[in-house]
Amino acid sequence: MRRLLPIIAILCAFASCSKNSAGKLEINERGYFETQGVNVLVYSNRYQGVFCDEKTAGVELIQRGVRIATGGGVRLMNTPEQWDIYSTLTERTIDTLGGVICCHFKYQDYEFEYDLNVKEEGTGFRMWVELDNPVPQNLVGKAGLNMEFFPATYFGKTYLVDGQSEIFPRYPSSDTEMRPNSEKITQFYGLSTFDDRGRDEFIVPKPISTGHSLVLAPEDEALRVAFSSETEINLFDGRDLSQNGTFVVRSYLPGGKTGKVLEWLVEPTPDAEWIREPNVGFSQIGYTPAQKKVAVIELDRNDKVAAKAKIWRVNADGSHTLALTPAVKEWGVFYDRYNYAQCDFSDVREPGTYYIEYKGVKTNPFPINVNVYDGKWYNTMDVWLPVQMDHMMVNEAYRVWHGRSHMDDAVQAPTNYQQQDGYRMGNSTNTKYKPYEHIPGLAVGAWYDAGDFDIQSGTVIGLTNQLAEVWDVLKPERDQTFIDQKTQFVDIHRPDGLPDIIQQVEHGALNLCAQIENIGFIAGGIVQGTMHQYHHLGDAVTITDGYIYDPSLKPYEVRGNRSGTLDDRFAFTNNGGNPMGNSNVCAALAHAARVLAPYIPETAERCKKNALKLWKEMDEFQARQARNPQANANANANAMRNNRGFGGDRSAAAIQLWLLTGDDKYKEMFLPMVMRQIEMAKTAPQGVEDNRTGGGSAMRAPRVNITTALSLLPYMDDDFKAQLREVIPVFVEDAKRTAESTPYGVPVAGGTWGGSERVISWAQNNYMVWRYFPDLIDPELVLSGLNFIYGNHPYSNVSFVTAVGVNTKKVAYGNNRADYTFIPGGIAPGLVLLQPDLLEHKDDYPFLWGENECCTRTVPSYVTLSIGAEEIAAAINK
Ligand SMILES: [Ca+2]
Ligand SMILES: [Ca+2]
Repeated sequence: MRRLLPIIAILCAFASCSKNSAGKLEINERGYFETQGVNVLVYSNRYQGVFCDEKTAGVELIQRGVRIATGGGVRLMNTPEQWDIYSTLTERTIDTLGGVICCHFKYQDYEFEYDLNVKEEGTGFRMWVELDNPVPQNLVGKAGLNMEFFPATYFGKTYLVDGQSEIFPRYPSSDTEMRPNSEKITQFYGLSTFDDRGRDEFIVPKPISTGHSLVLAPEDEALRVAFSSETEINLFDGRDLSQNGTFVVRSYLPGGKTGKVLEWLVEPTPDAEWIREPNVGFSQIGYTPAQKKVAVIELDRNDKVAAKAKIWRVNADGSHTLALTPAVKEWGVFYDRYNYAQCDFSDVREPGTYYIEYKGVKTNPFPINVNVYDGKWYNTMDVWLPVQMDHMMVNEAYRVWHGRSHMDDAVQAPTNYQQQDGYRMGNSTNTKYKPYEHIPGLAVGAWYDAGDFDIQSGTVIGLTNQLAEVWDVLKPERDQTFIDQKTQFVDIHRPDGLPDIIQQVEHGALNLCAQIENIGFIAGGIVQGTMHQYHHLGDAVTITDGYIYDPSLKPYEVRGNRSGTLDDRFAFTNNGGNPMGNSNVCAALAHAARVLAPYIPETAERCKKNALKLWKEMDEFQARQARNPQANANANANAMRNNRGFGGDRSAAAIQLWLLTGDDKYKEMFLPMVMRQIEMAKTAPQGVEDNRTGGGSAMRAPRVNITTALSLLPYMDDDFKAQLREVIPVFVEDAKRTAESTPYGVPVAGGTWGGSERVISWAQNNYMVWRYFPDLIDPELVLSGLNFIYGNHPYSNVSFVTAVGVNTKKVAYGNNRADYTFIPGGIAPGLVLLQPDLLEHKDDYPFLWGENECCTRTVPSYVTLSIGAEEIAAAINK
């Protein structure tokens, strides 16, 4: 038991990290069990508490460098869903010399406490549960020891149960039974993922196999894991309940017993000889002849760095010619787990098809050509973004991506209400609408964001503004999408005479205008009110019935265009108290008004009118504030307490209103702020970016922020340009230091959300500097960012932009993830840091949003960077 175990982890010396040859598991200095080819993590990763069970916590198995199992621990469901409760870890003791990790847990609501222990035994480990008090009566038959395996990893494999051979099901078709809701373990926040259609019941999956010995994939040593126990072991298929379910190995804890109540012997498959195959990172779109070409090779720390690699050219007749034998230079260890080396083959300039060979590993082919960067944003703007368009039917050739969704938008969210995605309402609606009353006019514009179907207004504001910025900077006139707002119909690969980016700006602006005109301000979100809608997969047209909610009708009763089913989305209007929160909305609408004016003048005029209205409200608010500071401080604090305001000072709005109207009163307001930013950049504290701690780290040195100044540059005088030019070297030094701090030459960050977005915005900023000051920055600082996104990165070398490159991602967390596929042109978040040292990007399990959820907000930066790379390639190949 916990109290009897001496806490000696902090007293004993850590074992050496050198690998033992016998394949015996030992606890390493990073606090997990390790032997060659196998790692066992015991709560190195914990449940974060925000999105509940993210399938990245508990006892986890990494075999041959790939995480194959997660969620090991005592759970109350046969097949835990994302919102099913888990216990709280209150203590973890790592006894390195004793070879045991002991964890103490508590299920607070059930007064149930237990110890979970993992102890090495030979090449495997024992995992057991100890109790001071018996399992509470209401949890007997529910509490059990679980370990979850990623399904697609085991597709096409067999398992043995008590010696009998079975096939892992590719698709779930096992049995379930219905139980009364009174027996259900309540999910987090009291939510229910199940739409029981009023029957007050829930589904319980039954096991697909039961025995005392279970061997997963006996035929494949990379996947073979054996379980044995005196207690019965069950295998469940969690996909009966939710598409992101797993294969769950599970034994029930017995009732009425204390002490060691359940034990498994778990035998993974180590291999003393195994060394991970080198991961040769390179750009899957290939290279333009004049650019730097550096492949980064990720190596097992037990691997010896080879002196040379080979670059082969593939000829028209199928023969291969050795083009170069470049040196391989060791870079060193990064994130502890792997060693890195760089192979510079920039001297290969002759156009053609090539591949890299390193120590017998041959990569897939890639082109070298002047045009490799051309049009790499087309999938994103032609397909991915149109598919995210809400309130539209989206067609592509013979396929309909989705119907006209959410035509019943929206009802006023009720007061004093909390929703699963963090939205909440206080005790006032802040509008003229009563709780659940229909708000007219909202079934227009906006985008899904992105794996789910809600309108996050902050995203709509940002995307509208940033797409308008792409237009300002680059004017991409590409027209390959038919967008008709009158009939709310989109047709992909069909020009209609209007630039697509302009039409997307309008799509955002239409929703913002509708909200201002009908609500009076922008709601924090227009989102699903119930959990079983929120986790919807498939066509968004079926999340709601499309009929406006009418409380005088019974549930599921329809009359005309109204129904008694409360499935309309909720408009969360808690943020209505503070006009200053509308500054960014004002900026987005003024920006949209300017770029739309030559193309869609009616919408432009609406945008301008609404932007000026918001500006006036801010003026009036500030005047009131000047008269009565205390009352307004209270109002401000109230607005701040409520989530999802769109704050920011007024300068962004002032800039856009100045550009829209030419009135210098706006310039007088924003110019001091921008000049201050430039002054601050001159004296910005210097320091190497700490890439080890991931996004949002307080340890990171302040960056040089000249984004606003750069975007203003084309409209300003020579004096402004001269002042900005002065700080460019400071910016460039900072970018170079960041590049040199990682083997990939970009800011690689490991957090719980992948770092692609950060790399893209870093490279995009470098591009903006190159655009206006090409003599002051090396354009490789732009291209290296794209090379990383396109495959020159850790874990694997797939392109993170779906369908762009030779070897690209097979799955993403889009709304078609149930089909293990993707929407073309999405930009995946990429690499997540599994504590303590695994940068992971799974491409056979789409449901890890931190790795696979392509978001709308990355689109403008990526498009800018992609078009920027076209320009750079043209310039350097001259
Ligand atoms: Ca078009
Ligand atoms: Ca409805």
